[in-house]
Parts: sequence; structure tokens; C-alpha cells
Amino acid sequence: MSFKASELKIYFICGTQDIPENQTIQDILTQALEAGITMFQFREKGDKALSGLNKEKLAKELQALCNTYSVPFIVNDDVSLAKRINADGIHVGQDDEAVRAFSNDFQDKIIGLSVGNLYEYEKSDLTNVDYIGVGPMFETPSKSDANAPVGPDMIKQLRQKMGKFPMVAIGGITEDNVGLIANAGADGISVISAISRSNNIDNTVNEFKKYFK
Ligand code: TZP
Ligand code: MG
Repeated sequence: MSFKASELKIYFICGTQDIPENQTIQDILTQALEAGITMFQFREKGDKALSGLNKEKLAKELQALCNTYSVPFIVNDDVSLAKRINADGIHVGQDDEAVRAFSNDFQDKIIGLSVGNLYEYEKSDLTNVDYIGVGPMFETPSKSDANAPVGPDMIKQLRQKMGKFPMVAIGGITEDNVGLIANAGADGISVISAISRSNNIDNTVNEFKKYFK
């Protein structure tokens, strides 16, 4: 699969832990796909996260949904799951399995890496990385162990160093602050709660789209 930075425009990330009571991840993802998200990441985290066969079964179901809309399906962290189900790609953080350990098995896939600051940029080998996720931009309700926010200025600083390298912002991004991210030069936004907790997913996604044409 050849990766395009335009796929980062509206990158929805979600796991069962992010879903409000009485709703389902299948339904929320379907609404987000209908509204026009450009990429999806399955991120199952925390005490109540699914594991083993339950996780794999849900992953396959969400992957099939994404396939219907030709939207890339990315797995967070779980390299072996991504391989087993032939996902479109994998996203890892700085403390996860090193990209060089699995990049051989993902040659025709998308590889994303989290880069939170200039120090992490300097120490990261980006040879086989297709895009970086930069953040948290703002305070986030969705990651309990998140680092302190770095703000949209980190996008500007990394742009200066990395030129056109595909870059997506993450963390606390909402309809109110998305303009700051677009102005800073990101290729797109990755969001959890802005979509998973939206009262009107179609509206939210369409608001975001205005900033990444
Ligand atoms: N990594 C940095 S912040 C974050 C992740 C996974 C959570 C983003 O969630 P939200 O709800 O869009 O702030
Ligand atoms: Mg991780």
C-alpha cells in the first residue's frame, strides 16, 4: 500500500475504552466513516481493554468496516495482531517495539511513530517510518499517562527540521482549536474524544474537514 500524507487529514483513533455508555464502537466508527474520516487506528488500552481472541475478533470486524470505505485500518502497538489480520499498518510509541524490529514485515504497509518533542525526533530512526504523530498538543482526556502538552508550536519546529515529512497532530484537539493545528502546518489531526464523544459525528468531522482540504 502506498501511503499518502492526505490520509492523515482526519485520523480517528478509538478502542472500546473510549466509547460512551450505551453506544458501540461499531456504530461510532460507521458514523465516522460515513462522515469522511481518512484513516482509522484501533487502540485498545487500559484495564478494561479486550485481549486475545476477543480483541482479534473486534479488530477484524472494524477492519472490514474500514475496507468498505477504503479507509486504511491501522493497529496501535500490537505488531503481532497487525500481522495476523494483515492490517494496513501499525502505529507505535517511543517505548513500544522498535520499528527496525518489525519494519521488514511491513514493507508494503503504513508505519507510524509517535514523536513528542525535538529530543525524541533526534533519537528516532525514521528510515522506515511513513508518518509521525506529534503531541500531545493540548491537555487530553483520553490518555492517563500523557506527557505535558507541547502545543502547536512543536509542529512548526518539526516542520522546519523535517520539511514535508508526513506529520499528524494529536492530543486534546477539538473543533475550537483545530485551526491552530492547521496553521502550524500539520497534514492532519488525530482525535479520539472529539469524535467518539461527539453529539453529532457528521458535523464534527465536517468541521474538521474545512481545515484540511
Ligand atoms: N497520544 C497522545 S494524546 C492521546 C494519545 C493516544 C490521546 C488523544 O485523545 P483525545 O481525546 O483526542 O485528546
Ligand atoms: Mg503505544
